Amino acid sequence: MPLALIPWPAAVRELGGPPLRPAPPADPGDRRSLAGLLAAAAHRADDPTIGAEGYRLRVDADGVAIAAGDDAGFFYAEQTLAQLIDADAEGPLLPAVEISDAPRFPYRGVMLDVARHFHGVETVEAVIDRASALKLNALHLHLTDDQGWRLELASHPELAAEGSALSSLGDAGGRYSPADYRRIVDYAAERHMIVVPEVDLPGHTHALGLSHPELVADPVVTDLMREVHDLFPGQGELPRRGAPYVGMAVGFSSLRADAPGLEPFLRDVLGEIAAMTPGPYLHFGGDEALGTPPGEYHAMVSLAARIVTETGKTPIAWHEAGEADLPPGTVGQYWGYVTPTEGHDDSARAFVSRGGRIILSPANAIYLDMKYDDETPVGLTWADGPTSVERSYRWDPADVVAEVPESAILGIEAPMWTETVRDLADIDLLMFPRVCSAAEAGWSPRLGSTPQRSWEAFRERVARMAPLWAEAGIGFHRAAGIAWR
Ligand code: TNX
Repeated sequence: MPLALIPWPAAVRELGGPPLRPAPPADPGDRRSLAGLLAAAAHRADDPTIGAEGYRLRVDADGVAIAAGDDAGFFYAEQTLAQLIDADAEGPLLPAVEISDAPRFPYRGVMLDVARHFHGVETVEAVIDRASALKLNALHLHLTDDQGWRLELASHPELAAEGSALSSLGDAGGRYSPADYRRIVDYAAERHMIVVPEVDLPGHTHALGLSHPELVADPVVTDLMREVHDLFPGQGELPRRGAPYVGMAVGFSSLRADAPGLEPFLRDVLGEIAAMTPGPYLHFGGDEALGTPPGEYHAMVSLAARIVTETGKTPIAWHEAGEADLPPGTVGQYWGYVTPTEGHDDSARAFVSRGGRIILSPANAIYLDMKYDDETPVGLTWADGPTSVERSYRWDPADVVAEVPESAILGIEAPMWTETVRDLADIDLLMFPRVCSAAEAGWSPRLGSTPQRSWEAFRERVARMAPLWAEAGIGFHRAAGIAWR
């Protein structure tokens, strides 16, 4: 039986010798702490020839040896150890194995939308635990949207004070103080994850307009929005200037390019968030500005990207912004389908032609907020219907946007939008097991390049993660297609 490792490593050699039999931990159900003890007791060697985040791990009857070039590599070796722990009647055991591992892509992200539904620091920390154990290294926080502004800023305290009272569906809102944000950033850093903050503009700015009506245009309400509004209960009223919005419509709000004070406002906000964030990226949104006249849209995303660059951060934008005049090196986040439609791939390629890279978040594969099937109690279905675990797995980052060399792919990201997602139980249900597909797309060798990088092998490996998840209190979904036992 193949080892139950996720994401599958770059190279695995089973040695076939007797296993390592560590002394059982105080709590026999706790593999995480046993892995911690094993890693702490391991023979460790710094090896600068091993690339960023990579490691070599050898386990045999005598013990554990780890070599890595950086701290992240040692951390990832420990995550692998936790997955190697098995047990038989005599107690815990680890198979004799040699693993040589390194990520395929440098950026491996998960996004949490804390604007539609606010999620407190503990929930964010739980997401960081889950993601980092799968060797994901970026937490993208979608901090602002029509339904809420979730970060308190010293330069503009009115944004969160007036824009954070509610969540989608009329649920309670919330916001992070600067100390909360620092706690998240530190917790992530301890687990080798960066935080990528997003201020979504020029669309998705209705909550911003609650305290700054002078900066926003009137909501543009379409017939499609009226239809969607009638389909789902609990959405409150249609968007109305000056009133909080708790529905699920997108694309109706916009900043005004001609608003006096827009540029200094953006400098304050983006500058302050950049200063609070140690990671190299700042995301300025750019998606679904359906009510923004194209000329104004281009002017505003160009302005935002320029300001972000001046803060010293690398700007990231959703792929729509690719058509605008952006600083070279701006990163594009592609959210079209695995097989592109409507020219979404052209927008993504535009980032690459000006020397930027792209992050792949194909919506019909790794949008974690899609339902698995019609029975899933939470989630949406707009991305080509529900997304089974199999569909989340069967795609390769190199095959999505044609004519983009692999070196221009910064990585992948699995977004969790939260219009319907209220708490950690909802997050767990949608995330597990599909986040494993994203983790393999970002870390493991190309789909089909080894027998283990196949759906048939993956569905077995996922099933064998279940005990580890249960121990960690992860409310995973026993999704169809997985070889659960
Ligand atoms: C699209 S794709 C959005 C979000 C929604 C999400 C729901 C993209 C960049 N934006 O505003 O929350 O669909 O699945």
